[in-house]
Amino acid sequence: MANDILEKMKSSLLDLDMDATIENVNSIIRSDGTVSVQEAIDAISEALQVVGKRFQDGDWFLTELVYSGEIAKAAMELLSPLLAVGTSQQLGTIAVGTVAGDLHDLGKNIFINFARSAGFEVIDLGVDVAKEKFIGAVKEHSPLVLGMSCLLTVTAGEIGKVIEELINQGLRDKIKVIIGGACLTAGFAKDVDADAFAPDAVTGTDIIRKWITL
Ligand code: B1M
Repeated sequence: MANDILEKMKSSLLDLDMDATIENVNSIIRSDGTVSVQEAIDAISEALQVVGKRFQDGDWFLTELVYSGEIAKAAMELLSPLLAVGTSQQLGTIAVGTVAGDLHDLGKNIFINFARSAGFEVIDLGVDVAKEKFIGAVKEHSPLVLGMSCLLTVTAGEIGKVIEELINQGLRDKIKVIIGGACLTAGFAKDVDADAFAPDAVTGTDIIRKWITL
């Protein structure tokens, strides 16, 4: 039963049918926990993997990439508020953005929603965030953690530049840095002197929670 609804939602997204996808997401929400919000978000991510493969293989073009992203965003907007019922804990402030040159924000937003539901106050710096804006946010808000999301190989170098600037400005030892996004790896995080790489939003939230509470 749970699998049926999830498969239906994935198929409607991959048919690029906005109305049917929204209807299927609403069925999931009405299922009262038969399908969890986490399972629904994972299913959307799986469908987007298929989108990425079709785009990479030349079967789909930019129009389909853009529209599938819009459908996924609309679906996430329905699901996200259901995550934000977590806790009354106040774990502290973190700042998160997608690096300069990169407009992908679905994964960043999922991470932000999980972090908020875990009890963090999150400053969302948005997408295409310049190095100066990351540094400015660190100076202004003194967050405990700086998070950078990156989906494009060509923009991954931005992460190292931000960390280098944190070092230059004497800020690096005052803050933990976590990075995530499909084009990154734990090895890359090590190379650029980030404190952690998160393969997904749940792991990312667990990592920052441990940093704060241990
Ligand atoms: Co783009 N795109 N895209 N795209 N797009 C990818 C990333 C790509 C892999 C597709 C492909 O070719 N197979 C490819 C990048 C290849 C590479 O460099 N390695 C690509 C490309 C090439 C492009 C363009 C250059 C296409 C073009 O114009 N020719 C262009 C770039 C525009 C730009 O940014 N300057 C482009 C544009 C777009 C859209 C705008 C149309 C749209 C994004 C819509 C949006 O985000 N609002 C889009 C989409 C939808 C994708 C795919 C299909 C899906 C991405 C996504 O949202 N996945 C993607 C294919 C793929 O990823 N396989 C693709 C779901 C999301 C939940 O996953 O973001 O990985 P992800 O987040 C995960 C984890 O990584 C982690 O948690 C999340 C959930 O658990 N995570 C974090 C992410 N950030 C984190 C931060 C953390 C912690 C965890 O802490 C800070």
